[in-house]
Formats: sequence, C-alpha cells, structure tokens
Amino acid sequence: MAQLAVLEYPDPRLRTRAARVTVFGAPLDALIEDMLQTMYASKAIGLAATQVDVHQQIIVIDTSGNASDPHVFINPSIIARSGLGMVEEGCLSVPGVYDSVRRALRVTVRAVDRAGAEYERDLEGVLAVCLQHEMDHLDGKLFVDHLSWLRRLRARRVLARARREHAPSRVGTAAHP
Ligand code: K1U
Ligand code: ZN
Repeated sequence: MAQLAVLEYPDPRLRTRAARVTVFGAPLDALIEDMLQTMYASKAIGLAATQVDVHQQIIVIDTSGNASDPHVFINPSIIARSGLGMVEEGCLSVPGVYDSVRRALRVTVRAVDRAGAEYERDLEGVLAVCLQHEMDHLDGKLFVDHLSWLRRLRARRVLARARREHAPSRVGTAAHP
C-alpha cells in the first residue's frame, strides 16, 4: 500500500471530469487500498480519485472515526435526494478552509462495487454530505465553488496565508544573496 500525493487548489488537474470505470481487477483494488490509506493518514472522511490525479469515477468514504467502516463507490449516481441543510465542510485539496455548503441531507446512490456489481444504498447525514462533496470532485468541482464570491475571496486569503506560513524560508547564496 502507498500513500498518494493529494492535488491542491488551484491545480488545474482538479478541474478534470472523471471517466467511468470499465476495467475491474487487481490494479483497481490496489488503487482503492492506496486511496483508503491516503484518506486515513490524512484524517479525512472521504477521498475522490481526482484528488490523487486519477481521473476515474472512484470514491472512498469512512465516517466511523476509527477506520472501521470503509465504503467504496464506483461510477456513482444520485437517484433520489431529500432534505436540505447547511453543513460545514473541509477539503484536503483546499487545506485550512472550512465553510458551510447547502446539501441534501438524504440521498439514494446507485454505484458499483470493486467487483463490478451494481448496488443501491440510502445514505443520510455526514455520509450523504460527504458523498455529494466527493461526487463534485469527480465533476471537477470544489466545495468553494458553492460559496458566494465574498466567501471565496476569504477562502483564497486563508489559503494564501497558510501557504506563506508553511513556505520554506529562503536561504541566500553568494550568487543569490
Ligand atoms: O477532501 C476531501 O474530499 C475530504 C474531506 C471530505 C469532507 C469533509 C467534510 C464534509 C464533507 C466532505 C475531508 O474529510 S477534509 C477533513 C476534515 O476537515 C473533516 C474531517 C472529519 C469531519 C469533518 C471534516
Ligand atoms: Zn474535497
């Protein structure tokens, strides 16, 4: 298993629309294991393949808090939704930015599992919200795209400040003092 690098906003690869998975088997299983490891190591509750620069419709989610309930959604589509609420979200690809997005609180998803078998599942609460967030990634969309321009501006400032604070300090050389 390997921990994968996560793309960060404004990387244009995050805007790629993912293709449907058509080939199942060992390479897909290995990618899913790597995505789960990456999600757990990052203390996240979800991860879309887009975020690790793989542009196929694959999502992993585990909202248990103790890595005990992994869900895998391949080629997902939402076939029913109900209830609306404002829910605070974060994103590994937009580190340090948290804001509220209006989402359906209950959804029914149709997807296929690692073996290629189709299933339907009713989801609610944080699981439903996380699935919508991750499906946006597969469409090349980020949660900040749902915000007003003022809140997006604030998010960009938070990101810029975080990058300045985490940037390695420059050490001068004789040629470039
Ligand atoms: O980047 C991602 O897609 C993962 C993201 C998923 C997500 C979090 C909150 C609401 C919707 C979708 C994260 O897990 S970011 C990590 C984080 O900030 C968080 C972790 C647990 C609960 C809430 C937020
Ligand atoms: Zn995200």
